[in-house]
Amino acid sequence: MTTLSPDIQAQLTAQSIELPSWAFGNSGTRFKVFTTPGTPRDPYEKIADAAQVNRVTALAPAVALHIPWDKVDDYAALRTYANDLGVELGTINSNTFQDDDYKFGALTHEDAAVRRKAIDHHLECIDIMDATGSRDLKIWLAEGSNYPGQADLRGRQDRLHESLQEIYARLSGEQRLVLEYKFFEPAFYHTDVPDWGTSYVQVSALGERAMVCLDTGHHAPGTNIEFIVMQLLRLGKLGSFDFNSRFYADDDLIVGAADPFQLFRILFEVIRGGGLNNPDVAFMLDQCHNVEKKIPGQIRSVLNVQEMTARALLVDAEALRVAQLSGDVLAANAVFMDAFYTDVRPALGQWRESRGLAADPMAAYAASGYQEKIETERLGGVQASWGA
Ligand code: PSV
Ligand code: MN
Repeated sequence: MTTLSPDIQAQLTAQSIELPSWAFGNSGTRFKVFTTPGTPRDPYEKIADAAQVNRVTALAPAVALHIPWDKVDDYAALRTYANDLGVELGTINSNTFQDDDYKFGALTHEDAAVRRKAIDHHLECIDIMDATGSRDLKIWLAEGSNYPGQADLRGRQDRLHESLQEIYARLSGEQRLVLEYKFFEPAFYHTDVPDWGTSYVQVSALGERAMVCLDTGHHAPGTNIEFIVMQLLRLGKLGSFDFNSRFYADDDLIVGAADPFQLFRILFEVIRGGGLNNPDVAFMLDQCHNVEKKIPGQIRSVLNVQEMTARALLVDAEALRVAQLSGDVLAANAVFMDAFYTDVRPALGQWRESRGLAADPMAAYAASGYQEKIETERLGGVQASWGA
């Protein structure tokens, strides 16, 4: 069996992955949103479910909130509730994609009144961050156009900059803004923040506490995502990851499900670039569980990240460097692939037990009775999320 060195164990112990509150709510496609028994009906229940993921994995000590889906009257009370369950409130996600006023844009809109409304929404999100103790404001914009000629591409970039400047100016202390990019959808011709370059340009114009958010599902097929990871780390601008996976377009599937090797390559560059367990680089999931149970879906996801991190930590960096320097292409590739093909699951199971956790967190959750309990108890009510 592969052994995990004390150094690797220390890295794995320090690892933390933030969970998205919306992963626990109902979600689906534009064709159908299926309801799932036991789905949370308010933010408190989402946090309770997230705490279960952390309980069996010790990997997920924070929950990201989405405004307005997770609006409550008293954020301090929500924070206390989360803390009592052993989790923190994490990134606050804004939402400018579910309001009729934003049909033609929000922060980029031609109409100053609509921009005002969108900026004010973000200022409200920062007020919430003050109450929840959250560090990061994550902005993903659904803005763009469907037809060539429909929109003034240049003017929209300029307005985006102005809007972001006002939002950025409201941040205080350690608070940060992370700007996510996505190459298409819901707009089909152009998107205002389609790629890492645009996000980088926009956040660089703001200041040090504005960073890029890299959502692994937001790239065209075949994109070398690990190269982008390397470059952003090199530039000191990789603020956070939204982990998920996709076979075709953005479908927010379980991270590592579609292409475990890609996840391995990404994590290798994270480690190489000093991004692992670096507070500047937040690891987050951005996923939905449309047909599978949500809590086990999240457990599987954080375990996938942990497994691939362990494999990437096993790369013999010295041997790799020697092979690279001597121009031995196949030897270098072999060092890389040896680590990728190493089954770390038995070693991880043993290591978990040594920390007082169950060797198999999926089985531990299944045996806990929590799923049956929420399916019986949570009847009636509505939940606010993608499926609302
Ligand atoms: C929409 O594509 C999206 O999945 C973005 O990636 C955001 O991070 C997320 O929704 C939450 O707003
Ligand atoms: Mn995302």
